[in-house]
Amino acid sequence: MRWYGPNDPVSLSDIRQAGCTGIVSALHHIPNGQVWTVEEIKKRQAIVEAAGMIWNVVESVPVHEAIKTQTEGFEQYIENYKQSLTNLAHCGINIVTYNFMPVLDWTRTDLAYTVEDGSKALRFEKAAFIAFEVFMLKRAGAKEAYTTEELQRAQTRFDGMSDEDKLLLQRNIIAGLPGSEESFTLEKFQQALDAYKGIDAGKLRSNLIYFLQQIIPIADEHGVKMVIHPDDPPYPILGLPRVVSAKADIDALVAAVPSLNNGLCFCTGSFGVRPDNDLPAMVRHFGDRINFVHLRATKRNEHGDFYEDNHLEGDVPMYDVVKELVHVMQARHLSIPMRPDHGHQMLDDLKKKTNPGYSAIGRLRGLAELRGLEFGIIKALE
Ligand code: DNO
Repeated sequence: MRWYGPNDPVSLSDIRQAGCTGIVSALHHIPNGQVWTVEEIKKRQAIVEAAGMIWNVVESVPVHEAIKTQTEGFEQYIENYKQSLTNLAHCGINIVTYNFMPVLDWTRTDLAYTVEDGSKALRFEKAAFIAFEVFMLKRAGAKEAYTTEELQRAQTRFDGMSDEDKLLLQRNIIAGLPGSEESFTLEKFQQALDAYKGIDAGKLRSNLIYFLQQIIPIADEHGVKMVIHPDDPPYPILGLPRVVSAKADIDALVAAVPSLNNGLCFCTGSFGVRPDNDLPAMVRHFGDRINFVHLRATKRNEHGDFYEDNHLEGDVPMYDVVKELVHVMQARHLSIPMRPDHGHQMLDDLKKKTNPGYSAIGRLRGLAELRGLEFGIIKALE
C-alpha cells in the first residue's frame, strides 16, 4: 500500500495488518526539483523497516514543470533527478514511479460521491469539469473545445450549484489531490496553464523523450526501474496535451528509449477510462517492462463521466488483467509489486478525516479481493 509518510492518518501498523509486506512511499516534504539525499531516504527506510516492512517502490520522484516545458533551469532539475535516482539505488530502492502530466496530476471533480451501498468514491463528472473550466476559470479557448450539447449540460450543472458547491469543485480540481505535488489558486493555475502556450502533444512527447534519454542511462547504470504512470484521466484536459494515455503512446517511448528500465506503472484505473485501451492485451504487450501495478476499476458512462467502482467491478476486466499479470510474473520469474489503487471511504472511515482515495478500510477491502483473485488464479494454473 501507499503510505504518505509520518503525517498519513493511516499508520504503518494498519498497513501491515492489511497483509502488506512492502510500502510505496515518497519524500513529500522535499520540494519538487530538489535532490533526495541519502540521509533523508535512509530516515524514511528506517521508519518503514521498524514497522516490519520494506520500502520497495517510490511513488513518485516528481518531474519538475520546467523539465516538462524545457524552460529555465530544466537541465539542473534533470541533474538533480539523476542524483536522486543514484541516491535511491545506493539505499537499495530500485523501482521509481513518475508521471509527465502537465500542471495537474490525477484529477477528479467529486471526492465524496456516494455509491449505492453508502460508501464514498472518487468521481470525474465531465459537466462539472467543463463548468469549472468555462464558467469559473474562464479559460480562453475552452468553449471551442466542447460540443453545444456538452456546454449546455455544463451550464445546467453550473446554474444548479451553490457558491459553496462551486468553491468545493474548484478546490477538488486545483488544490491538489494526495500525492500531486502542486496546489494552486485560480490565478496561479491560469499562469501554470499559460506556461504551456506553444507546447503541443508533439513537443511534450519530445520533451519526455529527452528526459528519458538523460535519466535512463543513469537508471541502467544503477539498476533502477523507472515506471511511468499513465495520464489520469487518459486524454488532454484544459487545453493541455497528454502523451501517456494509450498503447501507442507507450510504444513511442519504448521505440525512442528501448532499455527495459524505461518501464511502465500499469494503472488499470487510468488506462481503463478509455474503451479503446484493451487492458489484458496491453499487459501481454508491455509485460517485460511492467514493473509496478495499480489495480483499480473505473466505471464510465456515455457522457464521459467515470467513478471508481469496487475493485472487482466496473469496466476493468480485472480477472483477465490479473491472469495476464500472473503469466508475466511466471514467465519473468519474479513478483511485480502491486498496490490496490484507491478504495471507497467506508465503515468507520466515514467518520474520519481521510486522504481522498487513501482511507484504510476501502483499500484493505480492495487488497483482500485482489489477493484472493490472484491466489485463485495461481492455484487454478497449478
Ligand atoms: C493517484 C496516483 C497518482 C500517481 C502519480 C504518479 O492516486 O496514482 O498521483 O501517484 O501520477 O506519478
